[in-house]
Amino acid sequence: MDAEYSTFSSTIFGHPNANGAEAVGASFYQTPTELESFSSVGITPILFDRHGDRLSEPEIRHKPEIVAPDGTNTTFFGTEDVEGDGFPNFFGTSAAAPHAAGVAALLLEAKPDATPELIYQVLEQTAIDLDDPFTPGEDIGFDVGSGFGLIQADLALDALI
Ligand SMILES: [Ca+2]
Ligand SMILES: [Ca+2]
Ligand SMILES: [Ca+2]
Repeated sequence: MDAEYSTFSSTIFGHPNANGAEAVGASFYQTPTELESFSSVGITPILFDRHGDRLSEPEIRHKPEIVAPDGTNTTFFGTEDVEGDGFPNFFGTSAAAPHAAGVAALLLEAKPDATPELIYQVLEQTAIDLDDPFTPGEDIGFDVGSGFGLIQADLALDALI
């Protein structure tokens, strides 16, 4: 008997699915315009309010919002060394999110009074649109696999300042 199986369900829940959070998908840094097969999928519906009362209709949030690179070197973490340079490479949205956070930190350094909403907005509006490989055809614009696409630090900076 299978212990688990694919339900083709969304996989973004908890903090990344919160309003006010920016959920980050992953693409390998060597092929950054191709979404990782294991990147988290969005639009997990919100069924209850903060008091535990059922909403009159499910709330659907546009998640993930952006994609950032994964598979980069670390000094100690990861199981494979894809470049053979002696440093293990770390994969997953856990690896991608810190890259997006680093870009956000640089944007905040350039414009210290920018709100989180403004930082998210420029990252989303300047992202390179990607395809969700699990849907037929090219997904133009936002999609639940890659959100608004791969973030572009330089373009986001230009848009911010
Ligand atoms: Ca390496
Ligand atoms: Ca597609
Ligand atoms: Ca898209």
